[in-house]
Amino acid sequence: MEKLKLNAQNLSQFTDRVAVPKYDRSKVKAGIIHVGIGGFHRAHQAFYTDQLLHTKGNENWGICGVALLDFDKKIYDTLKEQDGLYTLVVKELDGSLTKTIIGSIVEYLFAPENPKVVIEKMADEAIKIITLTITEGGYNYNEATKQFDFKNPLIQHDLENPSQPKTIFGYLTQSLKLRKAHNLKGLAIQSCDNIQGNGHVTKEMLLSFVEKAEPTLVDWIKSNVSFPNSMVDRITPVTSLLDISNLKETSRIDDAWPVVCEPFIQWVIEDDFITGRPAWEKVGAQFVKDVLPYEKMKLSLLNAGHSVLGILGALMGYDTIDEAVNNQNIRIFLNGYMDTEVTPVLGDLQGINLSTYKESLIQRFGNIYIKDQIERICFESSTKIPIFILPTVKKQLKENGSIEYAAFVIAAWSIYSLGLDENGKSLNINDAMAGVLHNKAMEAKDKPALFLEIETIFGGLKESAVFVKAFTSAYQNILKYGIEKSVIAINNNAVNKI
Ligand code: CS2
Repeated sequence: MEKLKLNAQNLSQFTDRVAVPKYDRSKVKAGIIHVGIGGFHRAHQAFYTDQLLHTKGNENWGICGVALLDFDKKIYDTLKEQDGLYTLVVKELDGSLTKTIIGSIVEYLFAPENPKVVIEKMADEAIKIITLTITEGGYNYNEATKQFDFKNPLIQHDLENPSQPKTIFGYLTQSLKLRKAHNLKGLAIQSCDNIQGNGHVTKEMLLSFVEKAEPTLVDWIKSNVSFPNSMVDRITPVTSLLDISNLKETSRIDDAWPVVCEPFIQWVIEDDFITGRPAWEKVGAQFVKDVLPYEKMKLSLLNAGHSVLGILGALMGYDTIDEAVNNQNIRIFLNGYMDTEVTPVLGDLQGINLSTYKESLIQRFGNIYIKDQIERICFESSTKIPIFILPTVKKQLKENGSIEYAAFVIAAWSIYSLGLDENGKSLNINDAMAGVLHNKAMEAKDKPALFLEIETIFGGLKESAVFVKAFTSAYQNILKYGIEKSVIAINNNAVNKI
């Protein structure tokens, strides 16, 4: 088999190597703009959409991928070079690989190069939906105060230079203004990020910005734009060099940036698309009236579970999530956290068997083939912990429930923020707040509770004597006995609720 570069011209030659798009890509037009064409989007929404394009009548639901940040230049260049094509490699639980070339991204734009083109494309009548994966931090709000952060210099830039925006808020505002000026219909803006009420948050944050930037647009947005909430799920590790070379070796596909992921996939969406939507339900997505319970379940079990494994695992010197969860003591700890602290706050989740869901999470985390990087999980923890873990803590404190496990994880995070694992190896901390975290972690060495003074993360948590006590004792134990012994102690004490 000859090794070939992945692009439209060579596509037909891959047919007997892997699954390829069987629809005519030249007939597919973009009806969706997706902002943030990283691995997750390409393993999830672009995959669902590719499956749907195999059914006739969906030609107008192709995706135009927008790379918003300078940092995204590499993925933009790759997609451009490969005519939007890439290989999705699903790493099955038995170690086998299912490979599919995905064709749903039919256009791609690099915003920093030409903001005007992106604004005009977003205002194009053919575009009915703008979907977003801009990370939790991209929404520019503070989970503790729920307020839009006008102090962000990029937001200031967008207010001062409306036609040359840098943030999603500037782009959306300018394009919606254009739609209104051209008397066009509105559209749906759908967040696909891990935030509780992601549609509501998107709407509130956008309106906060628009009230300052273009006050006369506020009412138009309220009546012409919808913001469906959605819960998205598929574990998508960072593609490694080995993944790239394996694909070359085994299938002779020269793909500069394939995407690797787990077999599990889920998408639960609120059916609120003001100018129509693809029938994603035909390819497995679920449309429901109220997505919030699903989001809450996923964020507080899967994503929080990841953070628990990531922080404890990093301190123990592990590199991947499967290593952490396959340590029996950590697994027992995680199960204890999920059962004792998260399950009580979830309330009634109609139609969902929570025990099965939790069991499936342990299995997914334990998939030894996906090698999900602890570094990926700990990336930007300061935007994740407030969304994934702290809402559970607040609810438990209100109900006088247990907070021991969560307090332990936050204490471990404080020690992690010092920058060394237990073996003295330095940790690569990628976090916009790394400096603040490190300084507070240093202060906390003498008085652990000082770590909880980072208000933008913890809000008023430091006022809770119960939490401070559990946090302080966990902190001291970890320093004295090491992480694993302290985990065992918590596991053994599990029955003693606060
Ligand atoms: C992870 C998520 O970034 C994280 O902390 O928990 O990326 C997770 O893998 C996805 O949400 C899975 O759907």
